[in-house]
Amino acid sequence: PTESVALLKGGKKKKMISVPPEYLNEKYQPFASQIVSRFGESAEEEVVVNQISIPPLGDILELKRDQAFSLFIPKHQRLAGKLIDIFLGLRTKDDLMAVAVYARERVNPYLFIYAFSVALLHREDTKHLNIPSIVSSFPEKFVQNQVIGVARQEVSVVPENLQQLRNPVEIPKDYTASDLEEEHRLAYFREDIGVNLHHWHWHLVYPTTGAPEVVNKNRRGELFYYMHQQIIARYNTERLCHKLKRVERLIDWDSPLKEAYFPKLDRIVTGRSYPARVANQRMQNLRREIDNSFVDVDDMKRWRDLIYGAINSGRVKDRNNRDVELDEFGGIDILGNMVEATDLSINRQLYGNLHNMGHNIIAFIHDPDGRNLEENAVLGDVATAMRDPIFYRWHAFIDDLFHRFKATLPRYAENQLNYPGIQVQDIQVRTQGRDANVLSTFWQQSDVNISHGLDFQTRGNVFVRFTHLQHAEFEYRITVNNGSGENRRGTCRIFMAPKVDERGNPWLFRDQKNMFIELDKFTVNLQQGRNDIIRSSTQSSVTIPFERTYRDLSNIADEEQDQSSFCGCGWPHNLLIPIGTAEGYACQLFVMISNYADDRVDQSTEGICNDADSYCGIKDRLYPDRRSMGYPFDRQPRDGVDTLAQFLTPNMRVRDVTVRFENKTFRRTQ
Ligand code: CUO
Repeated sequence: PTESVALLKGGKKKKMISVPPEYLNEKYQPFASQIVSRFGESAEEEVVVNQISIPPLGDILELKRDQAFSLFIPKHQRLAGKLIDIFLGLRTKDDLMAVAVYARERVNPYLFIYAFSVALLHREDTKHLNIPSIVSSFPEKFVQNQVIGVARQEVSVVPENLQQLRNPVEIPKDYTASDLEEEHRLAYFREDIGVNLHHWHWHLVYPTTGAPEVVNKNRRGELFYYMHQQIIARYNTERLCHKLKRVERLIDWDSPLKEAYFPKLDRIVTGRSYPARVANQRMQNLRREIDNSFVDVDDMKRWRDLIYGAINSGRVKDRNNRDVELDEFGGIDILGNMVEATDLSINRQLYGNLHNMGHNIIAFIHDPDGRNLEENAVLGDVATAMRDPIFYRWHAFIDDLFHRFKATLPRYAENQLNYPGIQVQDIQVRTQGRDANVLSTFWQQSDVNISHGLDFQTRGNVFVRFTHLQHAEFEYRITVNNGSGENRRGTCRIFMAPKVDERGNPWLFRDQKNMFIELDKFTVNLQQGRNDIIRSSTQSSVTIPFERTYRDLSNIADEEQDQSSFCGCGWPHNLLIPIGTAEGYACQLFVMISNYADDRVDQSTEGICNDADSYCGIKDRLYPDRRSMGYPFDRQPRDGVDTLAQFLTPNMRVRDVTVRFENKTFRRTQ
């Protein structure tokens, strides 16, 4: 029972939760009083859960506690939507706690934590609460199975009053494969805990199914496109650093998939391992009665072709068979929701469920009809999907659909790119102790507390130590001349891309534009004449700091938690910069100052977490940039432009930078 409290509050104090006996799982009810007193022994505070009449959970209970939950399976999405609705519909926070405690004892734990987290993020009276990081509640989704075993041992052997003597359990750097597997070169990216946390959070903030206030968010379909497009651009850049070519779209659905993946993760709740995928498996029709999941590969092909048709014609058919135009600004949003597919799909009957079912077919490739009673592989779970190389092949296919659509849109004319009178005169990147325009990357070891997830919350902390990519913090120094004759505002957009392609050839703009990764975006006030803009890499609008990605609430006082309201969606800061190479990897840093009059969105964002809005938007607000996401790289270039140099207008500038990787490991100093 203590965990329910931890889930709601975290905090330093040990709390006992007093629960009406009938809320406990039926099998524990006869011993209710002993259970409560056991946890009561060391409690410093008591939280009383009200006895109210609990709304029926109905078919939510059809997903058994020991089954794997997947946000890509329509039935599971529907059940999650129902539970979210129940949580959102409760009148008070106390009622919410009562139903949550009751449900937690009965509902599938993964389903519960997902639905409860979504509800906490969306209820007026709980929005300010911090939710503990899922890596501390479900470490098994992020941390190798052996490590969890050793952590348990550490906790059992070293008593709580000596917990400072517990050794952090080290996760070896290369545990999922050896260098014989080419794709393993990218494991540090795919298996980065922060990357997977970001992806989990993104899908938590943008659910596909449920009440309109949960699903129907400003430009969510477009953000689905943009956030995942950026993942592919980032992954491709990392690949090029390792002399691998860009990821190939998964377009041949009949031939064997050459990628294998062996996750080495266990599902504690189901008591099974996440299934592996050997090389050369074939996509097959899904016929899983247990999840009510039925889809043929041919269905997928039909949906794909209808979507291609819609892109080519520039219009889609809505549910009433009426034509709806995919226009210049709203079209991508319609397409995003349709392809993903969410409740907002303009016509799910016709365009189907392409992206989610792709995840499912591949996640069940080892047992497509369920005859072996196997569960989904990592690709079927948003908290683990990014670990598998096939994720990037599937999403490269999805991404290509969006690029095809974007290629049909009017190209930006010079006057849609330029900001008359504004000239970017110089860009410098400065890292302390390094040459100008050199970015520096290395390995870093950090610790994260996983104690909540091992069911020994009452027995103190235990840390795992993992190694991840990191970069030296740096500054952008940008010189801008404002010759417009008056003070101006602009949006400074910073992107970076590899300078040359896999063969070492200079890019054509039409290819390089898809490689640009966003590094930062912010508003600038420009005085007349010269302006020197200095911006720290830590301020990036793309990332959240390490402390937030891995927030551990167990050592934070309750009052502080309530004040420092923050959310966990945001690219992990340690992966802002791609790995580079030992000899120095050549990239191009791109800076543009666009006209704020065309970017601005009038709204107040005070007091809300809004520092990672590029990929995550702002909670309950409009996306804070009026331009199409990805601007100015989201369209084909105007006539006569073949290269980045030709694309530039005076308010843009490019600087060659080098990313140098130092193969050393540093320990994070807290
Ligand atoms: Cu985020 Cu396919 O949508 O994983």
